[in-house]
Order: sequence, then structure tokens, then C-alpha cells
Amino acid sequence: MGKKLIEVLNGNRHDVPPVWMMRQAGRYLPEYREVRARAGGFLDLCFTPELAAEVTLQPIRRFGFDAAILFSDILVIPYALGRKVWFVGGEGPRLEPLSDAQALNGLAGEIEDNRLAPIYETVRRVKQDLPTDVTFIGFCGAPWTVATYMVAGRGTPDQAPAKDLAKREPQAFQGLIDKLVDASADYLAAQLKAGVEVVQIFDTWAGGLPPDDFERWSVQPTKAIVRKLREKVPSAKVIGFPRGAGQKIPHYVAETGVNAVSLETNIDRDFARREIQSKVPVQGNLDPETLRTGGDALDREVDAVCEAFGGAPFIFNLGHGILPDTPIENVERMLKRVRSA
Ligand code: 1CP
Repeated sequence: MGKKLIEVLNGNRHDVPPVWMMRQAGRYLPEYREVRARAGGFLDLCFTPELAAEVTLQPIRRFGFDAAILFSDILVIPYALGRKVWFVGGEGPRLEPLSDAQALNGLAGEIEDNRLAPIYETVRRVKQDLPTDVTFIGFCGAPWTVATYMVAGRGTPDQAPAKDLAKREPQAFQGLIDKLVDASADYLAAQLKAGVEVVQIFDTWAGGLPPDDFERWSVQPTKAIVRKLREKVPSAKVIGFPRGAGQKIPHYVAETGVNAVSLETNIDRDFARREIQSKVPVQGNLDPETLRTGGDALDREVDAVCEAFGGAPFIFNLGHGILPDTPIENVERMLKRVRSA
């Protein structure tokens, strides 16, 4: 049997779409929490191949998703560029912030490859144990999104520190973005060589950028990653996720050359079908809040997503990551509904 998700990326529609969930390995799973507690810090989990492989496979064993996503984080790239990165329980990531041009210009431009070696080892381990019909997805953060964390030193609701620095020091900020482009292309190529079959570029904070800045800090860097990646791995398949980009997504798709695009929950589905899915396969876009709520409301929303996108190449997913307090039976209910289509 072929791999359904790859077939969809090649432009084939399936009556029952392939399905996986962003953040499918994570805190809503008791078996994840158990391994997480054993690992010590969050980065220790990412960099211990045996444990990272285990949590990558957990949601496949429990639910039979059509794709596994490598367990890691977008902030391993700043770490590989020599920045300090740590995670505060219940709060999220912390980094040493970058506050001026001097700090930006002083950044290392090359990834220290041995820092990422354990991740490639995780890929090889998962690959060995993955059922043959399950697609293996690798990923990185898009340069803009990673930069928002590097500049602020943490997650921010409005990305103000990065936006501010990009305005005050555009050239130095461009230097940071260029370094992230090179590091990300190398990193994705290495994941593909180790055994992932598709990669996704998460631009979680793309939606906060006004049009010109979206072009400069999201579209062009993503385009450069895709181009550099395909120089190294010509057949590389890429899913883009410019979250919140809405009406700008058709341009993002045409300009970057991604093979498919992941859609957030609040995009207009008619617009997305007409202007995006007519060009490339789409992935999405069930509301994570509705998944958490469950019940009939969940059934109706699953049906609405499948009805909107089921007529053309489509991967069922959420509009963003699963929420940590989502009941497991709701995930089971969602899968049953999608697969009974
Ligand atoms: O305590 C814990 O266990 C940590 C929670 C956690 C997890 C499970 C973090 C910290 N990262 C991850 C894994 C992760 N992160 C994956 C792995 C696999 C999977 O999807 O199952 C992926 C793809 C990511 C990607 C990621 N990390 C993004 C982009 C996607 C998105 O959800 O928007 C972002 C923005 C991050 C940063 C990050 N890492 C962790 C947290 C809590 C955050 C968000 C911080 C914020 O609120 O801004």
C-alpha cells in the first residue's frame, strides 16, 4: 500500500483523507507526560533519541494516524547557533534576548552540527519502527517565527520586540534572518537524508506582519529555504504553514514553491477552496477548541471541514496545535468521524 499523505501531496484525492494533528505528541497524552517526567528538561527529551523516538511513535500506536511528526522543537535551531535556550515548566521557552544590532551581528552563522546529531539519530530510530503506511514528517520554524523568540527571549502575544528591532535595524535583522535561512535549509536537508519524507515549515507568527513585512520576513525567507533545500534534496516535499496569513496565502504559495499549505481555523473556507486548494493540496483546519469541547459540535465541525475540502487533495488536521487539556476520547471521536466519511 502507498503512503496516503504522500499521494495527496502528489495531487491525488482520497475519499477518506489522511489525518494527523499538529502537536500530536504532547501533554494531552498520559504516556507523553510519563516520558517527559523521566527525561528531566524539555530539551533533554528532544536530545535523547530513545525517548524522543518513543514520544514520536506514541500517538501512532494509540490512534493510528497517517503521519508521525518528529518530536523536537523549533528552538533547537537557536540552540545549535550557540544561544542559550531553556524551558520554564508551565510557561514556555526562554532564551537570552537579542536587543540591538551588535547582538544580531555577533551571532554565529553556522550550526554546530553535532548539537543536532541526536535529532538525526531520533529520525533513524523512528524510521525503523514506523508502520510502512505512515508518513514521517520533519519540520523547522520559519525564520521570522524563530526570530521572534530569539529577539524577545520568550513567546510574545504581539511579537513587538522583533517587529521593533526589524524596523530600527533592518540590515542587522536581515542578517539574522539570512543565518536562519541557511541553518534551516541545512537542518531540513539533514532530516530528509536521515529518513523523514516530508517537511513542514511553521510560521506561527506570520499573520502579525503587515503586507510589506510579510513579504520581506516571511515569504522571501521561506522561498529561499525551499530553493536551498531542493538544491540539496531535489525531490523535497514541503508543507508551508503561514499561520494567519489569510488572503496573502495564494501569493505565499506561488512565490515560495511549497507543495502544500496548512490552513488555520479562521480562514474563509470558500476562499481557501477557490483560491488555494485549486493550486495546491491543503491541510487543516479543525478548530482545536472544538476538538477540546467534543460531542455533537465536534461532529458537525469535522463534517464541515471535510465537506469544504474533501473534493480535492486534502490532509485532515487542526488549524493549530492540540490543546493540552483535550480529552483523548475526543481525538478518537474525531478520527472515527473522519474515517467514516
Ligand atoms: O512541557 C512540555 O512538554 C513542552 C510543550 C512542548 C511540546 C510538546 C513544547 C514547548 N514544544 C513541543 C513539541 C513541538 N513543538 C513539536 C513536536 C511534535 C508534535 O507536533 O507533536 C512541534 C512541531 C513544535 C513546534 C513549535 N514550537 C512551534 C510551531 C508550531 C505552533 O504550535 O505554533 C512553536 C511556536 C514552538 C515554540 C514552543 N515550544 C514549546 C512551547 C510551549 C512553545 C510555544 C511558546 C509560545 O507560547 O509562544
